Formats: sequence, structure tokens, C-alpha cells
Amino acid sequence: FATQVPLEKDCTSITPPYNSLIQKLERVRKILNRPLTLAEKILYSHIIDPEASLSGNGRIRGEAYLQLRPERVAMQDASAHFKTVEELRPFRLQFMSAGLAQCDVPTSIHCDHLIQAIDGAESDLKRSIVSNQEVFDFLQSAAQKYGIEFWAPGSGIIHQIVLENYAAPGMLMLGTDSHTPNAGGLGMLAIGVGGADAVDAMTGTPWELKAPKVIGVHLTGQMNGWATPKDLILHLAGKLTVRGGTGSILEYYGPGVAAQSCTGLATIANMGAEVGATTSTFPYSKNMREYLKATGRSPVAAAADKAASQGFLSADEGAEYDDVIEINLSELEPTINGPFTPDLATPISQFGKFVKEQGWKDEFSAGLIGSCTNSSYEDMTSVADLARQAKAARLTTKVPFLCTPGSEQIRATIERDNVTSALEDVGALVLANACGPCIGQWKRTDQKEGENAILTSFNRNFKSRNDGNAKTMNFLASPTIVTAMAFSGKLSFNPMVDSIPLPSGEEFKFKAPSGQDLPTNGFIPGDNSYYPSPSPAPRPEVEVVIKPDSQRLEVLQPFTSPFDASSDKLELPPLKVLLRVRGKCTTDHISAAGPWLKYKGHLTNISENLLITAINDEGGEMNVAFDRDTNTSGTIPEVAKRFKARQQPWALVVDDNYGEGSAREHAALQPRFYGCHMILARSFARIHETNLKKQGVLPLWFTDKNDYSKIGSGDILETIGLSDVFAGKPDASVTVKVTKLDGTVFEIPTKHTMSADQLKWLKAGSALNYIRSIKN
Ligand code: MIC
Ligand code: SF4
Repeated sequence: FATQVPLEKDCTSITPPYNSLIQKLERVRKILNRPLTLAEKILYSHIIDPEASLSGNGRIRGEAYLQLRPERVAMQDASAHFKTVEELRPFRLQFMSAGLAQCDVPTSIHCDHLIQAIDGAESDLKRSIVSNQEVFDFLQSAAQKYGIEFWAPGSGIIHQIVLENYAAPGMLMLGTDSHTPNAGGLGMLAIGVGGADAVDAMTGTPWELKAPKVIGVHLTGQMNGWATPKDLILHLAGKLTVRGGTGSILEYYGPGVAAQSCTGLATIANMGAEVGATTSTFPYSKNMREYLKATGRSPVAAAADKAASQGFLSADEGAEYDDVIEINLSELEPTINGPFTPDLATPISQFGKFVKEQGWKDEFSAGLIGSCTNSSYEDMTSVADLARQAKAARLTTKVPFLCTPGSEQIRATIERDNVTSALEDVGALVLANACGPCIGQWKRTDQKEGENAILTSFNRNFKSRNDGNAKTMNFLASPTIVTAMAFSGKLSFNPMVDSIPLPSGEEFKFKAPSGQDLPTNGFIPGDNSYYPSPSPAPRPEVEVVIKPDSQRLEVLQPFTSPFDASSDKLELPPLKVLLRVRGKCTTDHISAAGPWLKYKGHLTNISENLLITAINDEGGEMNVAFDRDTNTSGTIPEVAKRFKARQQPWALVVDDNYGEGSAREHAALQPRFYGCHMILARSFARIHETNLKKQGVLPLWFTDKNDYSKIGSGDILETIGLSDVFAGKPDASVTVKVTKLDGTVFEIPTKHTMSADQLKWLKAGSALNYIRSIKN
């Protein structure tokens, strides 16, 4: 590249305001008067008014609602997978409809989710830009108008770019994607939220979060051989399950932290999302400092050094955790998780047996490495080491082997350092710097349907996620394990002990891989056209165009409030139950990706996919809903649409961890669009529960989980006591009166998690309605 952007960055807008944070922390210390965990230090130093949020005798963690001021927002829009890109668009539309002219905090937009993975970086990128032009133009013009840094398609995946450019120790940021916590690798708190929460930060509205609990993960020992940070988080996911981190920050500490590279820590933090954690963080370390310097941010490193010397960037001695998990890194074994859920963890030594017991074929059909989770220089040089070993034995991969670099900087640097050529030499196909196959933008030609297994170094493995085939079993592993196994093609192959027969009759065995965390000759930024100018001035004259007949973009119409403003009886209208959803219902089930991705900016069009892979507990079928008024059935979106046409407000009854997975806001917008006002769950996933509240849907938790099966489709639900909750009566809760189809009536108790502010959103019909009402 002829013109290189300088690697050294202008650090003005990216250095956390350590002095004022430390001063705020002093106020917090006076109130709490106890040793603090690192997570508490970072979070509480971002409270707008610590005295108001923290005073009182109650518990803070798990109970108090904090009003926070994050320092930065990042939003994804348009890349490799379906979900992330699409979420960004409605967010921008919402922001515009809030009627404001400029962002309150530095913000960036990243085009990464809409880029396809078909035949390689160059052609995939070109094709995807053409097919998504309208959306990219919209995002770019909106970015210009409001002074937002715009990262064009091809620049890389949001989380990798944030780590390379914006993340800093002690910072608090929000991102409209569940893997935003990736930036925790630099010792900060980065939290995944729905678009409406990002609107809060961008509009300078205090951002509210219930103070999370803090789970301490104590690392001792030393990783060796094939074990990597990925294996640590895969192992931990097995221990904690997909719900174990809900409502908590994972704070790692102990002697095992310092030896991990900053990017390795980012991998661990990235996948904290898979256990439902609010975010993950680590004490400031030498490796973080080196990473900051290597990525052109020496001034940030110097400021962080100083803040660390004042005790800001690690836990106080004697700080107490709500729970402690011990992990001895010396005992850590490579681990493979899946299929279909990221918490089904099997140590590699047991994996062959596990495959056999399940009766699966001992083969897999593709190996995929990279993504926002694992595309660091260290990951790439480690897999290149294996590729070189294999090449020396004249081996090539047995299955298609795809590699997604996380950013242009990584792509350019590994190309210069002959890492890319080492991978290509053994058969790798290098894809565009984008989400691609991680979010269903993978157009496979080798295996269109039928049961098959794939191995990926990604973070999530819900059904149909990668290639749209519900029978593709996705197993998650470290990039080095995926790569080594790709040379065997067998699921039972354990590269630590097994060898591969060579045509010569000899056996080839891999040596444990070795990589390098930072490039000896430094990073190079790559194509300079991808780099936005820092903190661009807003250009109000720029026109943001949405064509009236567009099938891709639609201005979001405000939802109407279900409450009668003239009455003081603030109860929801009687709601008809649309269906009772059985079992795992992730945001992928509620709002599918794949071909739907392209409609993320168009609520009417995308709502056609509402819950299409959800299982109806009455009958056990997928995408079937009963319309008790006409004694007919239809697909879930069909029946929801009929309810909307009849102006029949409705409710859903759902199972545990409803809304697990992504930050995808559509999963809340779509039911609301069709007239859903309440969801009764055995339990909710955090981001999704907040997304529902933001859109004016009331989430209620069964007090007794057995009550779930007492309610069925067509039943009428009425709230009793919501008025008292609105009135702020202490300990008020909502009882739900159920009128069954046969006329039987009974009441069931529920719990709610609505804060005073969230109740205002519910009353206004949505958070955006509320913001609009106070800003006008
Ligand atoms: C994901 O990894 O699932 C996504 C696609 O990045 C989503 C975002 C989205 O659905 O828009 C996420 O993680 O939040
Ligand atoms: Fe993109 Fe996948 Fe990362 Fe989500 S998890 S941001 S889809 S690479």
C-alpha cells in the first residue's frame, strides 16, 4: 500500500479521564468504605452521582440501579453474519427519530456483518458492497451527519477494531453487540447492549444498569502445550453453563493472569457472553501495556501506568467476590464445545469417545478459524506454525479450511509476515475481514444439507448459525486445535497424542504450536482508506436518505402506549396468549439471521421471521401457532399478524434463559410491532430482557416455574398490581389473572425487575417515546 496511515494514534479522545475517574472513586470509597473489586472500581467511577446511587443501607451488587456515563459507543452494522449488522440500522433510525444533532460521546460504526463468505476476500467484499450499497450509504451518511467514525466494509470486525483502536484500561464503553466485552482484554468494562441503550449514551441520557454481582475467577499455574486462552473459556463455559454468568461481571485475578497476552485475554472476555456475563475484565498487566504500545497508543499506556500506580486498575486487597471459581492453568486441557450450545464442554482426550457414544460419524466437513473471537496475531502465527509443520510433511488440509482475519491491520500484518502464505500453502481460503461464516453469510457449496459436523474457533454454535443448515453440528475449539484437526478430517483426532499416516508409510505428529503475541516488526495498518479520521466534526448539512419504497430501510414508527392516559388504573389491557414456547429460545430463534439479515433496517419485512424456529410447547411443533378464535393454526408470524389486524394485544409464555445470545434488538422490536405487551418467562437473558423493556414490553418472571405449563394459547392474561408498581409502593408485584379458554380463572404470582426509569418507558410505550418526551 502506497499510503500508510501512521500507526501512532491521536490519543486525545481515547485516553480515559483517569484523574476525574479517580476523584469519583474517592467519593465512592467514602460511601462504601470497604475494599473494592476492579469491576466495582471501573463501574462505580462512572456513576454520574455516586451519593444518589450508592447511599442507603441496602446491598449494592445485584440490587442497586446505577446511573452511568459510558465514555464511548461502538455499533456494528453490516457484516459477515446476520444479526449484528442488522441491529445497527434500526438503532441509527431510532437515533434519528430522537431528533438530536450530535453524539454526546465518541461513537463508531462498523460495517462487518453483511459481508458474505463465498469464494474469497476480494470478490466477496466487492459483491457484498454492491448488494448492500443502500444500507452502507445510509450508515455512512448518518455517521457524517452526527460526527461518528465510520469503518467501511472490509475494515474488520467491530470487536477487533475496538481492541486495536479504542479500548483502554479502566474505560467503560457500550457496544450494540453481545461480544462487546472482547475489549475487556485491555482491562476495561465493555458491555453489550441493544441499540436503544446505545441511544442513551449517544444522547447523553444516563445509562442505567443494575449493579452486577462480581464473580472472581482465580487463575493459578501456567498454561502449557496445546492449551490456550480459548480453552480456558471453553472449560469455564462448561462449568458455568449458558446462564451461570447472568447478572455478573467475571473478574479474573491471580498469578495466572500476567502471563496471558492481551489478545488472549480478549478471547476469554469475548466468550464471557456465552455464559451470560454482563462483561469480563482483568487487572492491568505488562502485556496490556505492550499491546497498547504496539498498536500506536503509547500515551494511553503511559496514562494507564500512572492510574495503575494510584491503585485504579486492579482490585483492592481483601476485596470480596460474590463467588470465586478456581482454575489451575497447569491442568487445563484443550476443550471442544458443542454441538448447538456453547456450554457442552468435552476435554479433547474424551472427545473421540463422546463422538462414538453419540453415534456420530467420525468425520467433519470444514474447519473455520478467525472471527472476532480468535484472529489475533498470536492465533494466526500459532496456526501458521502448524501449517508449516504439515507442509514439511507434504500434507494439506483434508477438509475446506477457511480463515477470517478480524481486521485490516491483522490481515496486512500477517500477509507481510508470511503467515497468510503459510496457511494458503496448505489449502486455506482467506475470507474478507468481516463476520462472514460466523453469522450465516457462508454460502457453502460443498455441503448444502444433511447431518454434518464443522469445527470453528468462533464463539457461538446455535443451530443453523453458520450455514443455515439446522443439521450442521458446530463444535467450538481453539484455532490451533481446529487447524491441526483439519489435517486429519476426523473428529476423534487428538493432535496431542495421535499421528497422521503419510503415503511413505511414516507417521506425522504435530509438535505443540508456538506463536508470537506481537509482531517483531510491528503492526502495519494496511489499506488506509478504511481508517476514519478521529472524532470527525458533525456535518448537519449531510442528507440521510431513506427511499420511501425501500425494501431494506424503513423509518421506525413510534409504538403507542397501551395505557389509558386519562385513567389512574395503570394495568395492561387483557392480553391473549399467542403461544407457549418450549425450551431453548435464543435471539436466533426469535429473529433468524441468514437471508433475513438484509431486512434488519426494515421492521415490517423482518418481522415476517418472528419466532420461526421456536417450538410450540402445545404439540411440540416448530413455527406453529394456534388461533383459538377461528380454531385454525398458522405459522407464528401469520397468527401474530392476525392478532395485530384484530387489534388484539397479546403475550408470550416462555421457558428459561429466554433471549439468550445476541444483543439483537429485533428480537424485542418484532413482537412489539405485532402487538406483544408482556412476556412471562421462567427466566430471561440480560440484554434481551432490557431490550424488551426498552421497546415497552413488560417482562415478568414466574415466581413458581411450574406455573409455566398452566397457561396456554388463547388464554387471557390480566395484570393485577401493576398500578401499585407504577405508584412505587414498596414490594409491589404483579399478579397475573389467567382466564383459560374453558372459562376457568386463577391467579399466579410473578416477579418483575423494572426500575423506576424502566417503568417510565413502559408507560410511554417505549424508551424512545420517553426520551423524545423529555428532550422536547
Ligand atoms: C452474534 O454474534 O450473534 C451477532 C450477530 O454479532 C449479534 C448481533 C446481532 O444479532 O445483530 C450479537 O452478538 O449481539
Ligand atoms: Fe461477528 Fe461472529 Fe463476532 Fe458476532 S460473534 S461480532 S457475528 S464475528
